[in-house]
Amino acid sequence: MMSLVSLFLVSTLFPALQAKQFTKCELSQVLKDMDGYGGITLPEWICTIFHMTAYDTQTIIHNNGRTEYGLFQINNKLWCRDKHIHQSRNICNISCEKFLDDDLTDDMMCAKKILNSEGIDYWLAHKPLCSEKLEQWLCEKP
Ligand SMILES: *[C@@H]1O[C@H](CO)[C@@H](O)[C@H](O)[C@H]1NC(C)=O
Ligand SMILES: [Ca+2]
Repeated sequence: MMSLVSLFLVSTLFPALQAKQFTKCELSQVLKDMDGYGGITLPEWICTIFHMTAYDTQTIIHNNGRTEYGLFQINNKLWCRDKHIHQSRNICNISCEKFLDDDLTDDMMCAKKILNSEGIDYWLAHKPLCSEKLEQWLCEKP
């Protein structure tokens, strides 16, 4: 009974935020439009996101005075707005919290803008960990 009550409270207090823990194959399916965009393949994305977030959409990392949100670790200095930085350029014109939910449409749009502007090196895990030997990051469909 107690747990039902707390569940009710949680869903009442945070109605908009549907966080999600993806699996490798679920995420591959959702991100398939990213495959090849800007020369980056899907397994490179899956690998990079795993190393940054373990596929948890609620990942928030404070780094060097910035805060980075969600699977693509989009920061509040240039790309989205939050309550911590008032002068954000907010290039993606969006609240950073939108990068913590289970709908990755807006995340992918903003990640493509970052890729166009800063290149894949925005995501520091990519070069050392995810630029070769990518077989394990493919989703083998049955
Ligand atoms: C930013 O988003 C708001 C809606 O959230 C929209 O009304 C506005 O036109 C957008 N601004 C730009 C520059 O796209
Ligand atoms: Ca989102």
